[in-house]
This record gives sequence, structure tokens and C-alpha cells, in this order.
Amino acid sequence: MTHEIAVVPGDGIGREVTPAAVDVLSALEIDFEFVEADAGDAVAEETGEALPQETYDLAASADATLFGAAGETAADVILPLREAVDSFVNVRPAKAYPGIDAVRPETDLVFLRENTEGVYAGHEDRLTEDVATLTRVVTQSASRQLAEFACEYVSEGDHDGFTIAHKANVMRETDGVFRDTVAAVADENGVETDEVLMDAFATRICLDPTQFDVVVCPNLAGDVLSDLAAGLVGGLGLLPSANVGPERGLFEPVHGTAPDIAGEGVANPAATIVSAAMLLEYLGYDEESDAVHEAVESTLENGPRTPDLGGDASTEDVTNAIIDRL
Ligand code: GGG
Repeated sequence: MTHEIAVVPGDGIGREVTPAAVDVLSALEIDFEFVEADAGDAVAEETGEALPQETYDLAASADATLFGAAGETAADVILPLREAVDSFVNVRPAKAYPGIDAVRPETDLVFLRENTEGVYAGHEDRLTEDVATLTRVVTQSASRQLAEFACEYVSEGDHDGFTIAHKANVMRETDGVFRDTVAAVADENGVETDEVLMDAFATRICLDPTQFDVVVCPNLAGDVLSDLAAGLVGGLGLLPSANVGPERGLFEPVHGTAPDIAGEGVANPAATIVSAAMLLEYLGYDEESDAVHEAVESTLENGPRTPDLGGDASTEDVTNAIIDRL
């Protein structure tokens, strides 16, 4: 069976780390057909359109999409691409790896981030030169879908329950709906939960990340808190993500375009390659997914490493080392 994989490198280091992940997937004995498509700042400059219709259609029909990074046009690229695959949750594991210098080497968290609404729903207005507004959308239906996924996630994995991170003491209506709906679904499913205010959560994971395991959060909170967790484990070059939908998914590193190092060939490909391992698991290739995870872990521990992790290796050196270990 052939799996069609849409490959959308985007901008900046997305153009370096995405081909690296494709090389790793190509090294496996799985019948993939990779179809590359444009999106992002460069194509927007050329054509006026950050996300060409054919790229959207490809993501909407391919078995899975591998995405790199979006820059200035992130809202016009990544949000519609997540919609194209009907993704309702962004799974962002943040764990420290052996041998990597981390602020909190004991970190092992998974963020389950709501992926369709909140302040990323796109309802922003410029009313006057002085005043800009943003409408935050939270629905019971999206919160329920996320919570059902979270219940299944913790039941299938080795997790006791999950934490709901919110700010319902201030955003009483929107985060009230979020917190109450997620807690009710967990209750219906016999899954244990606790809750934490998201600002307190930010402090607590810096002091002791072992207090938490699986964290269910609204859209913006998941984006910000997972980047904070990246700082605890050694940097954004290490965090993968899976945008999961009922029938397809989009897999991307948490990092952006890193314009300061783009084009130098030294971007850390680990986050994108682990995202590709999540793609393998999504398609049912558990053994191959484990093998990629192990090859990445071993390479992070033993080298070579890119400069963000204190090494002097190139993206290509690291990718080849991972492929050799597969
Ligand atoms: N590959 C991740 C990426 O391109 N990040 C840029 C960004 O701004 N993302 C916002 C988001 O993840 O919602």
C-alpha cells in the first residue's frame, strides 16, 4: 500500500529540516510517495498567496502531511493547513534526552493543545488607529473533542490522568466552558484530572516539572507553555508535534523558521525527524516509529550534534548519523 505524504517545507530552516525528515522516512521499507508543495513567506512574495490552493488541497487529500516552518505568514499557512487535515488537537511532547544539557533534565511532559479556536480563531479587528480587538472563541464541542482524545490518550498510555491548564478565574466564560467541559468528559470516562491556573503552571514547571505529566490546554496556552517547556529540555530544536485529525494528520516541529541560522545548513533536524516518527505511529507503523525515536535518542546522546546543542555538526551530518543507526 502506497501512502501519499504531502511535504510542505515552508520557510527558513523548514527548507533544511523537512528534507532531512524525508530522507529518514525514505530509509525505511515503507512505500511512501512524497509530494512537495509550497507555502509561506517566499511564495507569498512571489504570488501574493501564502498558501496556494493546490497545497491546501494536497494536505486535505494526502494520508499525512509533513510541515516545516512558517514565518511572518504563519497565520495564513499553518492555521488553514491544520484545518485542511481537520485537526482538533496538537500533541506536543516535551522531554529531556539523555546526554543533552537541559535546565530540567527530569522533564517529561505531553501537551494536548486545543487546535481550532481560542484566540487563534482569526477574529481580529482594527477598529481605529488606536484600538485593535480580538474575539476569543471557546466551544463545548471543540473542548469535548479534545477531552475525548485526552481520555483515550491517557488510557492507552502509561498515564494516571491529566491536568487541565486554564485561566478561568479571569476568562470566566471562555475558559470556564473549556475547564468545565474537559472535566465533565474526563468524569464520564472515569479519567482522573486536576487543574492548574496556566500562569502558576508556568512557574511550577520551571521549579519542578515532575509534578505534571499530560497537560490539556487551550490553543494559545499550549503554544506558549510548550515553548517554555522546550527551554527546560534543551531548546526548540528538540520538540516535535502532531496535529491529529480523525482521518489525517499534519506533523511539524514546534520551532519556527529560525531566520538567524536559515541557509547555513546547521539547523537541528531532531524535532522534525521525531515529528516524522509521530507520523509513522499515526499511520500504524509502530515498530518503525520506535526505531526512529531510538535512532534520534542515540544520536542526541552520542553525537554528532548541531551547534544549538553545543556541537559543530551540520544538519546533513546529524541526519546521516540517524539513518546509519536505523
Ligand atoms: N513549525 C511550527 C511553526 O512554523 N511555528 C510558527 C508559529 O508561529 N506557529 C504557531 C502555532 O504553532 O500555532
